Amino acid sequence: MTRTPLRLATTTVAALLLPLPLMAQDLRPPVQTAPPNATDQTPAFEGQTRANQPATPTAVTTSVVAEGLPQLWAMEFLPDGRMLVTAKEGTMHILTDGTPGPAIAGVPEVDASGQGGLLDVALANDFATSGTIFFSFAEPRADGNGTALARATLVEDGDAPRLEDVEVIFSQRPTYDGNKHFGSRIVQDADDIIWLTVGERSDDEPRVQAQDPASHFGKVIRLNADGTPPDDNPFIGMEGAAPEVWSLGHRNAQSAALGPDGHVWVIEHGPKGGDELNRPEAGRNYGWPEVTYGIEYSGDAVGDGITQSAQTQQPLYYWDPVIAPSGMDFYRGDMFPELDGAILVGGLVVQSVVVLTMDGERVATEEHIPLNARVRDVRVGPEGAIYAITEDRGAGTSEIVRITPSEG
Ligand SMILES: [Ca+2]
Repeated sequence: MTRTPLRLATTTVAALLLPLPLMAQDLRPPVQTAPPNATDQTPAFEGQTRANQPATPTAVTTSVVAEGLPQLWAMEFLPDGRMLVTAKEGTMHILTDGTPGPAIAGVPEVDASGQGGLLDVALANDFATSGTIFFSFAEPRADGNGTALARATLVEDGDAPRLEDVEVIFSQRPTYDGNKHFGSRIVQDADDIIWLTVGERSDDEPRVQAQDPASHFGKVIRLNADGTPPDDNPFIGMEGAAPEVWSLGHRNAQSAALGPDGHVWVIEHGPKGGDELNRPEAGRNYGWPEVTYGIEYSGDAVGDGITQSAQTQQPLYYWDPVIAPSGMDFYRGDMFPELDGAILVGGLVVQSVVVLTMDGERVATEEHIPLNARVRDVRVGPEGAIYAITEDRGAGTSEIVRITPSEG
């Protein structure tokens, strides 16, 4: 790490007090400089929030590769480099060089009110041979709605692309009549297990069910590829618990990705000042709404204002103020070698791709790549560029932005 004489002069005293290597002095101050929303809370360990920025900013060039799209929620790269995208209003499209094809036939009806709609999409591990995809959506029901996960085959045989053998393999219960907090990111791990995040439906009455293992609200759900619960799920065979539940006490996770460690990592929308990163473990309780950082959007304390408990897991990292996380990927590729293994997160309110470099389970640095628009999803492309879906909710449109290293 090169250090300039000027910087050396300003850090000489601190440098003398610390052992080599002097990496910490090379880091820049945290991105966030505003006071926290929860003014009386302290992190459980050093580095749990407001990590320093890396010594050298990641220099990037951005270009819009698709525009005038309907408001998108998710994207996946197909093996041939085209993109499969979901539009919140209920359509799915294949993008070729940034141009969307016709709506793919066979998508079920969705409830697109509020935060609902057609949500995430994921390719099965064997997509190249099977054409199998998984997608999630707000499922309209006679007495309300709920997050549902479907499996289907994407067929392209000369005609317009279509879904065949569409089957809903998981439906969140109970049904609730609301339009918020559907969660809904899908990950398939190397053992073909499907992971799905499900929100706690936000309102006071349903949200407490995040603590109830019998309810799907506020959970990380773990399923076989046919939707059945795996035999080694933590609540299998337990009375008063749903067998699909992996972990509980989550608020609304709209970010999940498979880490280089083979484990699923999740980032959730917290209360005001309480977005958090977790690596959910079997049967563990992640606190919401009993134990959490942050405050209610009304300004009141959340419950008793407790941030730590022996019964609940601490987030690996949290944000106060929030970033409003949606979409997540782990960087791998040649374009940004210094970001190998870093977490990329879409930030809706910070209008940036948030980059976390990691030291094991600890966040080493946090950096923001500003895009000046709400970021809904993030993906690493096959060539190592970073792609982001941005959204304009007022116009109901999205763009896709490609992020590459800037020259020089
Ligand atoms: Ca938590």
